[in-house]
Amino acid sequence: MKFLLFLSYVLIVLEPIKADIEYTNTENLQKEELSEKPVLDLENKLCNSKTEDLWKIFETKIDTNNDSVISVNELENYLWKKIKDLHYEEMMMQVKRIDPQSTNKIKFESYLKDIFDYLDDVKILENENLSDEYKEMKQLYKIEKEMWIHLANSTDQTLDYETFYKIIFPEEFPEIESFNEVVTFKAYDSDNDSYLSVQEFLDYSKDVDESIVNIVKNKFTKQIDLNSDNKLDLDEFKIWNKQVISSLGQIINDEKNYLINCCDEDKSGSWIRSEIENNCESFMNSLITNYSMDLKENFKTKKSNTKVEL
Ligand SMILES: [Ca+2]
Ligand SMILES: [Ca+2]
Ligand SMILES: [Ca+2]
Repeated sequence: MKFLLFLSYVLIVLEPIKADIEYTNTENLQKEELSEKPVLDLENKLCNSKTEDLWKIFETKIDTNNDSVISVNELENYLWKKIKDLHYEEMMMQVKRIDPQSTNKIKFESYLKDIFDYLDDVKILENENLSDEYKEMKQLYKIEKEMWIHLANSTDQTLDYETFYKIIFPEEFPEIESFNEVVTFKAYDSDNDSYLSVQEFLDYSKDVDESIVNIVKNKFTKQIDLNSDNKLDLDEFKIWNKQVISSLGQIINDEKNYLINCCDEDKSGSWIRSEIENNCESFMNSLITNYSMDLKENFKTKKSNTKVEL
């Protein structure tokens, strides 16, 4: 089911190259049970009672030429905007913690305190002779530091929100993403031989995907070690990262194809109101409605006004 696939995608947090794309409000999600049933119940309730709210989203936010037909272009434009808005919203939640006075100048120390909030003193990560229990934190720290130096204002080493966004979502900016890959590669190349060994690679990716390493034989599969020398150079590493971290273009393309397959009934390459309402549940499982969260928000507001039972 698409929603669950989406959730598993959200839950795979690739650090330090960040794929922490969380399209839904995580605070809300954590409070709710993530089993299928409540989700389906919610979809049914939203679809049975409020399909006009769904159409309203299309009518007011997506159908930019007001012809009551949603073209593929209008859909794609909206998805781009939607992702960026959600990313920005997510970033601002972090900014509220780091820069509570809204100065639009974020200090590296404040950012570090937020990332490593479980450490009493983040300065210890500067220490070269830390025990192994700090290894992972140090690698992450190294990457963040390099990224910060690369992007910060040269006079006071602060970042404005616009630049801070690039640290949080490097995959949206090819130059930043490439730089992020280089510093990540270096941080995990513990013996500085310009290759990632199986162990170094596992240090980096252990929470991600071990299936591309035959652990018993301590060997990479051909899928990742393209020239079969049992070590990864930077290019192999970058190719692998592009496979595991979907670009925004890919995400949008997947979403578009999903909505064409499920809901474009006459295969005209566009959607009219009846196609959208007939396939309401599919749209609830789509980024278009932020996986139904957008309608739920509307619903909650209405509930408080009109006492509708959800
Ligand atoms: Ca249109
Ligand atoms: Ca190495
Ligand atoms: Ca290789």
